[in-house]
Amino acid sequence: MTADLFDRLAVSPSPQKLADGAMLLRGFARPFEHALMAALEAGFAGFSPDACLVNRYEPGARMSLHQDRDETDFGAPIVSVSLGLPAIFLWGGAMRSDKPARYRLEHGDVVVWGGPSRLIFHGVAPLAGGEHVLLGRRRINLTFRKTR
Ligand code: MD6
Ligand code: FE
Repeated sequence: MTADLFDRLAVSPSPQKLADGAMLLRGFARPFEHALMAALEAGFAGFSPDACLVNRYEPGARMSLHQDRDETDFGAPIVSVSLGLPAIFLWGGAMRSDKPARYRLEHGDVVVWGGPSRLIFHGVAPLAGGEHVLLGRRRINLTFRKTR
């Protein structure tokens, strides 16, 4: 139990491979949570406006399976940072009809996908309720991508 608690606080030492070119780095952003929240409040000043998408989820909100293909350069990976309430991330395949695997993303988790995984279908299952100590009743997802 103590080890469990500790595991959830610490940055996971080894990334989890979702597919070729796709990694889940549990807790990777935890050391930066306060800086990220301050940047969020400041509107990520200094970023090109479309380099970081901020998505806000309230309980019940979801994102259906999609590909991130608004970017001009698919050579750069997508970096996705989860803050606040946990969510179930749906990790599908090359086709929308591919049955997605489910991964629980918690506050501070980072998912990176590029290369052969860059155009994989992914989404978010309806958010469960709850209360996060820092963010309250919501989840914030930061999606960093290269647009030019
Ligand atoms: C997530 N977000 O919230 C997954 N894609 O964990 C996305 O897949 C996403 O938030 C494109 C643009 C914004 C997003
Ligand atoms: Fe996406």
